Amino acid sequence: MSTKAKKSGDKAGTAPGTSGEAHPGAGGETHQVAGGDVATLTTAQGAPVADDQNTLRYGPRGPALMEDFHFREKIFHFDHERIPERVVHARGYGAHGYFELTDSLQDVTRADIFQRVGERTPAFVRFSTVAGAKGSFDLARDVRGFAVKFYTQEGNWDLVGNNIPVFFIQDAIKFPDMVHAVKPAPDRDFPQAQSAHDNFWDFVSLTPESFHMIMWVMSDRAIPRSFRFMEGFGVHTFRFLDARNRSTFVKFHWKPKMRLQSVVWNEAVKINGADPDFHRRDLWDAITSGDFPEWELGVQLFDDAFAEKFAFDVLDPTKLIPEEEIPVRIVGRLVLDRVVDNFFAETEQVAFCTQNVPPGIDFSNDPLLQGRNFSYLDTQVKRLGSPNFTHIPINAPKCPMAHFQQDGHMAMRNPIGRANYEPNSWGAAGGPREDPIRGFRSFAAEETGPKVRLRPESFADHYSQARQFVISQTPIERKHIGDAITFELSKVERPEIRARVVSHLRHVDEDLARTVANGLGLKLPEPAKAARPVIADLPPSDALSIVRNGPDSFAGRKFGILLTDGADAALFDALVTAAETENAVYAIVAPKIGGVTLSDGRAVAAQQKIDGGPSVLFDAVAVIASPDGAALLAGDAAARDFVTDAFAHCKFIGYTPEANALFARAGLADDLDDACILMETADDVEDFVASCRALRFWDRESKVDLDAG
Ligand code: HDD
Repeated sequence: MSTKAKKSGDKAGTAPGTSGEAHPGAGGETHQVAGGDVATLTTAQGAPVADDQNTLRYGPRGPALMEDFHFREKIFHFDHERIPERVVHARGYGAHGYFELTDSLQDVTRADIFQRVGERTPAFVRFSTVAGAKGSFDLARDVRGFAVKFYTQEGNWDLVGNNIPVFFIQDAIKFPDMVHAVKPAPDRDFPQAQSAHDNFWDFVSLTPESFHMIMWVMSDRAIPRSFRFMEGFGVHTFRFLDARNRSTFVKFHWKPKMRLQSVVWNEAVKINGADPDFHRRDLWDAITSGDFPEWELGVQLFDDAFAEKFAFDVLDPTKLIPEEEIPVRIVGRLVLDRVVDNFFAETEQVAFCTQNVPPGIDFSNDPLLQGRNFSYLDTQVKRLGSPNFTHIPINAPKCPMAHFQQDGHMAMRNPIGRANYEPNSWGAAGGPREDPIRGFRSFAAEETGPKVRLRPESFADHYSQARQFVISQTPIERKHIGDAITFELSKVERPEIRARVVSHLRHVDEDLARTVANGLGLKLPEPAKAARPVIADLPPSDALSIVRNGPDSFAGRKFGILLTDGADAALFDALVTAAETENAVYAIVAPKIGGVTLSDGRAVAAQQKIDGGPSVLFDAVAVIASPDGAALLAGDAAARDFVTDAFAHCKFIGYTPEANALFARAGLADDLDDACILMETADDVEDFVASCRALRFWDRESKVDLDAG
């Protein structure tokens, strides 16, 4: 790209009508003007612009002129840049990719996307948090949205799911209440992006159906390490319809190729300060480095007979179907291989609607899903300003479309020709016609019954699956659930709300109720009045634990390597090689961003200065220091935090002997354990990297956490 420096006083930079002595405004020596392969700046109307530095005015010091259409157009457009953020899921991040079918579902659905093995369908995915504003931080304790738009050959299919397979409420009419309760209080507009406050727990404690979801949200599922390491769920029961319109019930699952991983709460809090964009940066980095995130799509298929005999109602969105009862059949994979070109145009303007289903996929009577089918379309009009939001490229189907919808704000395409109505007698020129064979047909469900506002009795057991979730966790995960509820309720000011929550926990798990009551300094309250007695203990399900579904390699994870000048070059090289062999990534953290000079004289650039690259940003850390370097680190608070945090978060720590000086000053010298691995040879380095596959050394938590004692 050619650049032409523009000198102060050049004609293009001076105020019109002056001799050229006036100051040119912004730009100065480095100001670039059009020419070569640099495009000419124009107005939105296409008129070339000569001066983008100065408003048109009367003399260099005179008043601005209304006539300055370039100025007015520029400011007018700027003033209108913002659109309303999403009422929920405001903070999100999207990427492009494709879905590839690996197992045909022709036997159960006519949906075009599920017919031909090996065929790829373009897709766009947006991950999100629910409660926080658009500018909030990524590591809030929250549900993560997992919304997928498939551009199928028979219309867009939006699978608008979460990383949790159940929901807080059973009926969409309660959604505004639930969202109001979790969002900042209306009088003070805080707290932001969190559920640890009175309103949320007040609502929850008065809404026992939410307790199953509460167990998930209080687990480490709500603080995922990366979008890449979390599951996704369609939540509701949907229907597949075959060519003869016969129905099979289906629940959708996304399983991450890199398996599950979360962070710990203290780490999440610190990540939010160190890098509020942690998740979006992680996704961006993975895709741009060619390490494409991938999920398998699985389906749980079942018929009416199963629905009849299942212990819960398959229409109840607060219940899941354990994988042990209906196995998840893997039918395809989703690969994200392209970041967006423009955040606003794609991620912000993408409009997911649960009602977008192609022929072969249909809804069930789940009352939450039925309500969602109204809400999403409605909200897009508010957000994007026109019913023509489907004309925006990210929302437009990639298959042929033809219909008689026309006009409205920002219409990009209208029906061509004279006829814009149907039926008409214009023959082929009269436009598109319905196709009873190819077209979407709803399942011909037979519905009868009185018109009522009633919750079915079959939705009334609110605790059994909550309990099943808790007893399916490993001990450390159960501890984290207890810690999280205690933390959240400790932020609740009204004691009666705390007690009411614990009164429900007594139906979920007595141990958990006691732990939380104890943590709050609360006398164990009487159990809440249950709508329906708890079903006898359900068996634990391994699929519900993160730790039991963790990875068996460190691939896709990140080392933080704290280096100093004079650090052992051979050990550093061994670590880099081992990390690369593992398909892991690493970042070098150093006292100065300019990097360090290794023991063999090689210069290595740093990606982070020590106080900008705390260990919470990494999955495992290593300290490779010279004696002088270690002494320097020992005197630096950020370096001491680097190791104490890694230790407190149960991470694996590799270190060279010199680092002992740092550990001593950090107060860790007597506590080093089996996950603190001394690296004196290349073999030690390999052992360290191999150990990191376990991700965390949970045995340590009892030593670093008072509550664990
Ligand atoms: Fe919702 C957004 C997921 C219940 C109303 N929802 C939204 C997004 C996700 C979900 C992932 C963000 C989409 C994006 O990235 O643009 N929502 C869910 C799941 C639910 C659920 C999994 C329960 C199973 N939602 C739900 C109910 C209602 C809504 C019951 C209303 C009756 N949701 C909305 C909304 C949003 C939305 C207001 C806000 C922005 C948008 O739709 O596009 O319409």
